[in-house]
Amino acid sequence: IVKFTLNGHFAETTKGTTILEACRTNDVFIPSLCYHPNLSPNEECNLCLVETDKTSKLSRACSTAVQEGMSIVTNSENVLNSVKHNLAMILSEHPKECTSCESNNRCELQDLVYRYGVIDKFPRKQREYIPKDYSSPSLIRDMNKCIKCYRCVKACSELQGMDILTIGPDGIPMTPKNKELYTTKCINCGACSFYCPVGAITENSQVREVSNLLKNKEGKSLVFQTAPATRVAISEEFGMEPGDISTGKMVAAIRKLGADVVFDTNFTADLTIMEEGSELLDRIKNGGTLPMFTSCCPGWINMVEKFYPEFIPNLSSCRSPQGMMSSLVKNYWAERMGMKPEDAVVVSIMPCTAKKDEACRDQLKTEQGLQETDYVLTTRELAKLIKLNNVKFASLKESEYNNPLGESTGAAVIFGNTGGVMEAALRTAYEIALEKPMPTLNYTPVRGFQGIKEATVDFGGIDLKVAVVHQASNIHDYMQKLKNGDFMHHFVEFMICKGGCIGGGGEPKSKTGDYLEKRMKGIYKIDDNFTVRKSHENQAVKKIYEQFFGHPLSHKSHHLLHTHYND
Ligand code: HC1
Ligand code: SF4
Repeated sequence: IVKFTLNGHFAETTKGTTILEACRTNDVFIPSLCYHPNLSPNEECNLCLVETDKTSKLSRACSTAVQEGMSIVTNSENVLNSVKHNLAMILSEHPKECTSCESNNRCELQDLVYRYGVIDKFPRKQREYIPKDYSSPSLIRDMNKCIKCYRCVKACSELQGMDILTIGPDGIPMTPKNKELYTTKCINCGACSFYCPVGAITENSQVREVSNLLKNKEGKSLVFQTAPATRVAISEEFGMEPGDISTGKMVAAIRKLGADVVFDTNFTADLTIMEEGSELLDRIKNGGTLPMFTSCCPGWINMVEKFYPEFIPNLSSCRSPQGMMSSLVKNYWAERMGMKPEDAVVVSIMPCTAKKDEACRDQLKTEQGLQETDYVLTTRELAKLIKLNNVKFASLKESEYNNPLGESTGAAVIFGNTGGVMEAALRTAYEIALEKPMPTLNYTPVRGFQGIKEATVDFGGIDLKVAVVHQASNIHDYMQKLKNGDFMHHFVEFMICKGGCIGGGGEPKSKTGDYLEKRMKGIYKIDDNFTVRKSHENQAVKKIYEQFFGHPLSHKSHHLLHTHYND
């Protein structure tokens, strides 16, 4: 324990704590643009300045540890003037495009300038213009807006182990050989956009297109689908806590926006379990390629195709639940409604930027070459659309999904957490193979934040060995070890974001340190509250097999629910 004074008040902290962390736990505001609790300190922005009695100069709070007896002052004239001066310097290099910027209203620079009443007083410092990079369907890079905080570089290297972004000779983050992002080995995970405090890297937004379509439908039916992880995060955009369950309000908001139908991606998560579970049992029985890898995370698919193409045969051939839903809407539901496939426009609400990229895959187009998922909005974009339309989210009366593609189980919602696809698959595969339910539905060995989780399930005669890996850097580690022969699993779940989809690059940029834990709890709470918690007990799924597909892995399901990959 270290004792110190903070703006004249006594306080305590543990040894080694930085001044910045100590201030934040004591509710004393410290400005910063380059610091983020999930990344190593950068010492770039020079805003977290404080006075201490240990030196006559101002200290950076992010990289100075609290010392015993230290006196820290954060609000002196000297500190405030220095912060204002440094903010004005950053502003002098920053394009003044706030009103049209994707990050307007969620920009950390804008917030600080407002909070400190900074006047844009310095002459504009002209930087050489950098062409904007629109190459990726997932992300837009406008490095003219970069404030050189390097959070994107750290997110890409430290968190994701991808090293696509490095610091260029002019101090601006660059791609390898300055190539357009989409032509690099970038997997479109969006971690860089999630950590960018300004509008230099943002999701490639389709808010305008969807907004226009909602206003003028031109005879089309607008069919929305919502991913598992969106329902425990969107609340944060409307002043509620991470993990607060907003399923009904989200559906109601989408209806208020003018959607004709709201289906649940969770329905096709249940369908995925039926197809993927059957595929696994088939591979085990008939000597197919093992370990089998899950295929619902599009960043992971990009990673296999770009880094580990020799493992493409290991990927399950199942489309992701997003892909399955869009295929069903265009090829099954539209026909039943007497509509042409092109008149059922699918808008997918996802926590993920890579889902925008997935939607463009050639393999996921109709026979006429139409994209089956027409638009993908991230959770952040949906929140923006709701705000733009003045819908009062918090006071909305809850609404239900449309059926039949809106019915789901507890097994489907846990897809949003790391380990969830595995847990859901085990609940079903165990019962199908052994004709009795798993002893416990809450299969804890695959839950939690450990980077690589392993478990062995007694599958009556065979020990089924499974693993769950999340966060791209851990995936690289796993794949290296798999290549070295250190691992021997039957089935492995991969998600490129920490925590799984709840940590997706398109989720709200929460300010609390424990937002992932809270979202994870929210997801498990939804599962606990369901009476039906196994995918094979979803009545609407049973019906679609009886009336349309016949059985899992049937000819029809291969055609509409499975895919192949780019090698
Ligand atoms: Fe996911 Fe999935 S769980 S990939 O993490 O399999 O994005 O939420 O929608 O498709 O269902 C994301 C989440 C999502 C798919 C499902
Ligand atoms: Fe790196 Fe992911 Fe950003 Fe691509 S999307 S540059 S892999 S952080």
